[in-house]
Amino acid sequence: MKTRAAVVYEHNEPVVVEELELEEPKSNEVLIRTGASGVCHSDLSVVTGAIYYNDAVALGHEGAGTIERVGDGVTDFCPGDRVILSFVTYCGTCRMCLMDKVCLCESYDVPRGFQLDGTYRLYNKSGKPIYQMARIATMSEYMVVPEQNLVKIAPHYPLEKAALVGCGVTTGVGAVLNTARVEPGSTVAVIGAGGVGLNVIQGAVLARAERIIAVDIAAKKLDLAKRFGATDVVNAGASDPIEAVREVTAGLGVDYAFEVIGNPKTIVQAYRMVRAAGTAVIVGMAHHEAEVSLPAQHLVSTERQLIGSFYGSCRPRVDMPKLLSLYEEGKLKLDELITRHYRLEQINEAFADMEAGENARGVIVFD
Ligand code: CXF
Ligand code: ZN
Repeated sequence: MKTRAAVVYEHNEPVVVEELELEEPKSNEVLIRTGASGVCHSDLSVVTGAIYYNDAVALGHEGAGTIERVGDGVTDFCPGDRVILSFVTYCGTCRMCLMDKVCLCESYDVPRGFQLDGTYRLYNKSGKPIYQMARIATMSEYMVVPEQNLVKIAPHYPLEKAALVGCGVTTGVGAVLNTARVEPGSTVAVIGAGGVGLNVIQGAVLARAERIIAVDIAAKKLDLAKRFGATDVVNAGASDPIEAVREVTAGLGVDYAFEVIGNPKTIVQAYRMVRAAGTAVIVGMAHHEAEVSLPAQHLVSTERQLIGSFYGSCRPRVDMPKLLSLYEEGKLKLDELITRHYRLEQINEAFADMEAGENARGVIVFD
């Protein structure tokens, strides 16, 4: 069958929206009609090559849709089911899945985007095979994906809201609740108040943190941060963020600092903002070749902790339905995250808006 999709052929060139041939689902795969796809900074990182795929790739890893057809052996899903796409596959048998670290499943396959059997489902008009970002490629009208990437949701949730749970919400809230396990009364700094950073702020509210200090260089984002629950804001363009955060905590430093940009400079800032024995949590995806330099003796003598958080340490089928329940109870903001809707053809405009700091989240909607 045919599907229109957003494809990266060359780094730093406009993304090509074109019709591709999509193969039918094979064993344990599912065909999905996409309802919505969020536009995440990691999609842009694939365009720039900061997240590196070694060949042409169809974009998108934050989406939700409706099952159209299922392949042989699929027993847990039926046509008509609504699902969120997880950008990690739950193979269920590797060592990380058996350790309950599902988000670190050993089948994770960047910088490639094959299906689990090592073959492609997407081909362009010249017959060239096209990878699927994170094995899913949500910026496509239809997708064929492993059933192990699916999270079934109740049918009443709007797909454009559910889509956001596929990456940004789970990554941000999960970093606080699952990875760091922030305790009530904690002081928290969040560097970067974009689509994921706002969800770190929401996570800190849910964890009942006492102070939540948002740090950004864009006044617009700091205003949004306040709406999402930041108690204090620091414009890092106007003052030294380390000093400013220390000031809020009477010189001590925060219990937790979350870096949600993926920049070595701000990663070091996060480290320097935490108190002795505090924890810096790195959430932002840096360039795949970037390295960070830290004061090695200081790390030991102050017992600071530096930890990474990938996909909010989530177990997609456990955490994503819970996040939607919190939304339903009014305890998690999803509506307010969506700044603008786009058609698939507007993907390059969506990236330009993201780079200009215009959006909390842009969302591509399909018919
Ligand atoms: C990314 C990381 C690389 C693959 C897709 C998802 N993480 C979040 O945005
Ligand atoms: Zn993402």
